Amino acid sequence: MVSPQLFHKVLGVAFLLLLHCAQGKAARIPPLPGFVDLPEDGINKAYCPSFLPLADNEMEDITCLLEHRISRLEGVLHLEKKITASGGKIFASTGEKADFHTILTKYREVGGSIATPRNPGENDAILYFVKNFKTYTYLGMKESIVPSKFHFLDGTQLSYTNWHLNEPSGRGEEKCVEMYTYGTWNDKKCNQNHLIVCQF
Ligand code: MMA
Ligand code: CA
Repeated sequence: MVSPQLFHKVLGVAFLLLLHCAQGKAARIPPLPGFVDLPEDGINKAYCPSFLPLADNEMEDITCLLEHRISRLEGVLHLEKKITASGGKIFASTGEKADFHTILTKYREVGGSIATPRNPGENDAILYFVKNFKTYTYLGMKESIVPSKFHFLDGTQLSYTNWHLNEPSGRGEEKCVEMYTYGTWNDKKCNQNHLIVCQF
């Protein structure tokens, strides 16, 4: 036997679904407070010129609209020198500083990870912040139990390196890796107050 409470809940959900289907469109995404609202149909036609008023295209239109909103946010953050991109990665820094282990916990809080350059383009993207804030940063790599042999934090071998001349030189005494304002790398103790650069 279905209880009267459950029956009412089912009825409520069915009614909502019916309303939604009758309208034939997905719920509109409201803008953040203080942001300009979009036209009633939710489509910015200037940005999404391929817009056709067909129900079939609804997902494409919503995707286009969301891409537009995201690219505007990225534009603002880039203008403020808070983010930069390389390949598919976004690198970010607020200019805050911390030692290596504090940095690692900071990234977890925001769903990112420590900046880890895997090619010259990514190295340049990280260097952008090192130069802007005139502060060295730690990279997502550590010395292995074999002195002078470094690996990514997931344990995999370094596939790209950019060591400064005569580095690494710590021979087991410098377990972290910092980036100089030249973009080159130095093995260093992990207790320095360095720039936090995050990757997403
Ligand atoms: C410091 C320290 C080392 C680095 C050398 C380079 C004296 O030690 O930063 O990690 O290799 O300078 O001269
Ligand atoms: Ca060194």
